[in-house]
Amino acid sequence: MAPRPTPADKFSFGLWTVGWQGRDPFGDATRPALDPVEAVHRLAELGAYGITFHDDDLVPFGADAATRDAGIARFRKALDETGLVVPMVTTNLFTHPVFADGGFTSNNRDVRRYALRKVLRNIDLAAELGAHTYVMWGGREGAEYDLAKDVRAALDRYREGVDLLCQYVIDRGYDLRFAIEPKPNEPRGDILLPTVGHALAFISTLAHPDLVGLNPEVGHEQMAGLNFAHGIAQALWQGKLFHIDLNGQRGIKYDQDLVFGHGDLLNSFALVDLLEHGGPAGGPAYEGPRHFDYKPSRTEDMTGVWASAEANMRTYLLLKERAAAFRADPEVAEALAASRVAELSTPTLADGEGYADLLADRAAFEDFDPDAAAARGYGFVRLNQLAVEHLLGAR
Ligand SMILES: [Mn+2]
Repeated sequence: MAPRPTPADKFSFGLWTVGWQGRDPFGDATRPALDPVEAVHRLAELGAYGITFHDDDLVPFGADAATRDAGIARFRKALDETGLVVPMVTTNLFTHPVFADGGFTSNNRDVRRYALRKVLRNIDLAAELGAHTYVMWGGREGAEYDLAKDVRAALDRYREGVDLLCQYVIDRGYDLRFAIEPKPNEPRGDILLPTVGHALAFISTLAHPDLVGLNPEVGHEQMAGLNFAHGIAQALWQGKLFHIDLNGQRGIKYDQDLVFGHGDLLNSFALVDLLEHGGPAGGPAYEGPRHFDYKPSRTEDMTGVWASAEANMRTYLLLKERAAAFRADPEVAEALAASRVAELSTPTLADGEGYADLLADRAAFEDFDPDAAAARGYGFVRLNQLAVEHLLGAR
């Protein structure tokens, strides 16, 4: 029996997730368009607390001011009726053909100026709706042909754009931070800022690095063959986990956007354990929205869409429950101790010790027996098996 999601769980969904009609490069839509107002009501009924959107999810690209105002007003009314909040907003700089070579980093300067204007307009809306995070997924910021893109100039333009947006938010007094969402490829052959690590390095060069963090997505890191839980741990370590996109991915292939947990379940278990129990006192290490950026597979009808939305939340709550049981199991505590997991938190040098003391410590080298130390195993497999057994509900 899975626990029922409530707003206290802070689950949020992109309007483009449940609203995805199943159009892919090989096939037409398999489902009708979804009214954003219905999405708000259905998600609220399922126990979600938030909804997020790209500007063009809410109001069609190029709509006139009256249409835009009316679309926003209906959406706001639905939010007021349900109590759903908008924790995050983002900009679509990828669908319209004008962005074929990117927004902030298009070779065409006029396109870059247009892209920045499109973002600035939507930042005002994000602030109006009370969002605290503004995600930047630069899906078209990249290239297929190495000689067609001056990557160093592109990074200069990327930084110029982000610096401008930060200055805007500061000057307007908005309580809004930016979160870069890395992805290695798709739709571009190679996307700039392809992984968590690349994005962290880029952020360190910005004029206002404190205002910019990350929105890592499970599938995006796994498309690059990387360990998502490790990436999240480093983002937390650097104080940069501003938002998170949860979903599922089965290995290095196209971006699947499966339901959370429907890919690497064991890594999802480690991730939820980290988010929920990885804090300094054993509590949550991350307090922000648990945001699902998945796509209901195109095999599903509308009943399947809402079942898949619910599946994301159920899986998360089940993993949270299993992780708590894992942490409370005395045999796990014993296995963790045998594996010396906590010993890694002890600094390698004693308080005040420097290299001179280390050089003088015969026990560290001259009298140290590497063969004896090497002979003792770490017991990591036993610990992992305990995790698997908790995950399977066998303990
Ligand atoms: Mn994705």
